[in-house]
Amino acid sequence: MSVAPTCRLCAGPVREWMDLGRQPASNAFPRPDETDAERFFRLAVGICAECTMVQQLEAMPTDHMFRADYPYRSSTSDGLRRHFEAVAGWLRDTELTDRADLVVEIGCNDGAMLGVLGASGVRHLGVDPSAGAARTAVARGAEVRVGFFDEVSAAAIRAERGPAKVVFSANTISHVADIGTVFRGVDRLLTSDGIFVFEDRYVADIVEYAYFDQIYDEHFYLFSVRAVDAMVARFGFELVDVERIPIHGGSLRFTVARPGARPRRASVGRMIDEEAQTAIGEYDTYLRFARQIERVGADLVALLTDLRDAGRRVVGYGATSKSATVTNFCGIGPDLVPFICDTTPEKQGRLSPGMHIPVRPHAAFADPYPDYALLFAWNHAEEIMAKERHFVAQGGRWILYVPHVHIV
Ligand code: DWN
Ligand code: SAH
Ligand code: ZN
Repeated sequence: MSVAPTCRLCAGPVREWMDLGRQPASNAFPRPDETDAERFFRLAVGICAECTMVQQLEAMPTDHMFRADYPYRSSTSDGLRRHFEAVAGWLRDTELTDRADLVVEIGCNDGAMLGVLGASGVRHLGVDPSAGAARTAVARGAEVRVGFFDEVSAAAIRAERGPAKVVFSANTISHVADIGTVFRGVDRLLTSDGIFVFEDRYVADIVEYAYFDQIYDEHFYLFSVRAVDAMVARFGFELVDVERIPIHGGSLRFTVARPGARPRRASVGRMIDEEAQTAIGEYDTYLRFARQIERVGADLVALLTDLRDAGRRVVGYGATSKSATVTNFCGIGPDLVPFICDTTPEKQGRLSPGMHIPVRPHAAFADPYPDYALLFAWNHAEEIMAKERHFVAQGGRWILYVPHVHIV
């Protein structure tokens, strides 16, 4: 008899709703001579019957995902750069009463947020194991401790620099399976009136718009308001605010404080009620989602196969982490998509994880233009389509696969 997997947060039973198969680390782009060393794991997702947290059933080892050469850079998109500039301005103008207040960012990457805060003279520290990204952050004027944020590094930071008024994190907390160590670290670090603000994708948007490619190794948890509310309470904090933000197709900004330190805004209860009405904490919702994912995958392969058989050229646009799920789940290799163009130098000249589609510089896109571009970076669609107007003007078409396969 097999034992049911248990929730990483509350130890309740986790019911699996989908197995997306054998998947590689979504940001490990091998060189052509390195493909033998690729590691795979079973990408399966479930929902906890007790606290409703959506989570993976098996985890890719952390040190394999987040290495010194982790290639993702937040600043590759103008939209994200502007977003993080705005976050820095908001923290500086509304949350920091004194320049001497310390801000700590977990997963600061290339300093898109922290570089801006640092330039305003705010006392700060970023923590990120991606040494390459951290170098760029330092060049932007941010101070970075290269390594993982956990209760041990948090205690060391507290001893060296004193408490933090704000701990900020974007698209990182959901990546840490052992999330308890993050919260115990925040507990050691935060002042009595401090706030822990984190942004991450919203599972309700993922389900509503069928953003199935937001499921990959790094996204160990997919957050709902109800599950995060229970999670932070378990670690001795209170969720005091939640706000929708239009990042990565639909995200939430959670504000967490020590219990009673700040009034709890009405948005928290309102969103938990909304989630109850749309059954976002229920297993059946995800079973329906799983069936939709199967359908989208089959439709995409059918379209790409038809286009190839008709002699049309299709190129991938944006070697996103998300594209690892799409290509590996659907079995899309270089026969259907001969290359993916991407502006990130760290990804160019390498192969896509698992399916080994070559990644080429952006210049390859127009040399010559393909008939169709498969938009893996759909979350930056507006920015990219504006930039590539000439592609469409000369007859090119975009293929999108969310919320269903369509050509624009
Ligand atoms: O949560 C995460 C987010 C913040 O970033 C991480 N787990 C990993 C990563 O996810 P992603 O790779 O899906 O992120 P993006 O922002 O969708 O990646 C966009 C990719 O497309 C980058 O490789 C850059 C590239 N790109 C491009 O080639 N031309 C992007 C733009 C805007 C462009 O014009
Ligand atoms: N905050 C940026 C980057 C997100 S990608 C943005 O929103 O665009 C996730 C980042 O988290 C990577 O840079 C990765 O190296 C970092 N990371 C992963 N686990 C971490 C941990 N335990 N502590 C600190 N950073 C971590
Ligand atoms: Zn649980």
